[in-house]
Amino acid sequence: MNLVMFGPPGSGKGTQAERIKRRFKLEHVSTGDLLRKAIESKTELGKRVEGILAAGELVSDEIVLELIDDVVGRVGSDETVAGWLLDGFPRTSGQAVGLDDIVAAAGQEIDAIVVLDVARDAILKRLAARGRTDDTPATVSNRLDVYEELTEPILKHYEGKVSIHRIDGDQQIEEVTEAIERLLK
Ligand code: B4P
Repeated sequence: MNLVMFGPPGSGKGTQAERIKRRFKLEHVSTGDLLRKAIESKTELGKRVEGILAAGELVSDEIVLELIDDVVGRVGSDETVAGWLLDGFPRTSGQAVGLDDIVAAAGQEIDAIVVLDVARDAILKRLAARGRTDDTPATVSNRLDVYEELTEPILKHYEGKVSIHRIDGDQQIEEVTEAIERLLK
């Protein structure tokens, strides 16, 4: 089973992906985590993207597509996992089109998209409490604007092609997990 976890910054994509991957034996791929690791390890890639994450902007489609291409190919040939769970990707129409090509070339498909719905006010409160370096009020506000402008519209790309499931992400973490599990069973 191949899944995409979709939703605004701070909606709980990473939190839920950690839980769902264990339940369904999926390889969890978070482009945000991969980029943060590159920054921590001070790789060439990390140096290129550090300022972009700090500002709450998106890194280029080319960079993230390369990261995803590696993973989808590897997971397809790994019999110990049942599929992949993409978290925080795709985020632009270019990434969605690129993902279509990667998935088709690997002879795979996206089985479902899970959208976590959380209102802007609730997200601002959550991320103020978390305190990651890109969780300052100005950066969070920019990340939410970028989501509304570039990411939310790409759901249209999938309408009629992939099952899209909307979940209320403004519930207790366990309740959100149970709602996702129910729809995937
Ligand atoms: P991400 O790492 O994807 O970060 P996110 O959107 O903030 O996180 P998420 O929705 O996973 O929230 P989480 O579970 O952590 O992206 C970071 C940056 O990387 C982007 O701004 C961008 O610059 C770059 N990037 C990543 N992917 C990219 C791409 N494809 N293209 C270009 N650039 C890309 O939860 C947030 C908080 O809420 C946590 O503290 C959690 O404990 C709490 N929480 C979770 N669920 C809750 C619940 N139900 N109730 C209360 N609190 C909850």
